[in-house]
Amino acid sequence: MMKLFFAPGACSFVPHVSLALAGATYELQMVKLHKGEQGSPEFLAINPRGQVPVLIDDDRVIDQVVAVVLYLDEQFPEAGILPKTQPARSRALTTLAWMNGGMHATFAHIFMPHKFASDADAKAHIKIHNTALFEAQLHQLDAMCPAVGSDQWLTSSQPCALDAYATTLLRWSGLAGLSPQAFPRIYALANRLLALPQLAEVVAAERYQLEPAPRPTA
Ligand SMILES: N[C@@H](CCC(=O)N[C@@H](CS)C(=O)NCC(=O)O)C(=O)O
Repeated sequence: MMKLFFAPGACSFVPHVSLALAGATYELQMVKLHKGEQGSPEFLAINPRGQVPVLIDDDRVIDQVVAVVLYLDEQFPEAGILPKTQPARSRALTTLAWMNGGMHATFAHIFMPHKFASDADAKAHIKIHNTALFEAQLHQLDAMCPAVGSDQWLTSSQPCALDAYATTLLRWSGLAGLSPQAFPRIYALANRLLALPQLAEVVAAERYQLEPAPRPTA
């Protein structure tokens, strides 16, 4: 049985949703990032990069969102994890690569500035600069999504891995101090995705919430 190492709300949501869309039988192993479990000797023995997601299938150990999504798409060709035919497939892979190498990387600078600088002023600057960049990228992504009220998804009439990544990036906007509702098309798409009956177990396992809990006012 396939096993997915995931962290609630992290980018591992993308393969997690892909597995569920495929109707796959899989096992989950939670990695508590806030407790630093990704740096434990046990986890580093599985993924020396110290990050989720990791998918294990027999003797295959696959990390990196793009590699895991491509693997699942290959294993479950009927699931629509990525579009099958051109030019839709190339367009989807372009967007997936941009979400992962562009937007995701921008967010890493906001959420983990200590990975990019040690000086306090430099870290503060990195955070501010990348928050503005992330906001601009979210507007770009918003423009790529179907209009509010549409029943279409990012690549077709079927939800796919890209819709899960868009949802993840939107959730992170809240962690970056932006309002998820400022990106109405992604917001509508993400809410539709999270309401899909075939994703109910994923949403429950991740305790998925699109918006951060409101801060106490007093
Ligand atoms: N390029 C990697 C990025 C993975 C990544 O950023 N994972 C995050 C969660 S979204 C993580 O495990 N962070 C913990 C850390 O870096 O210490 C991929 O595509 O899988």
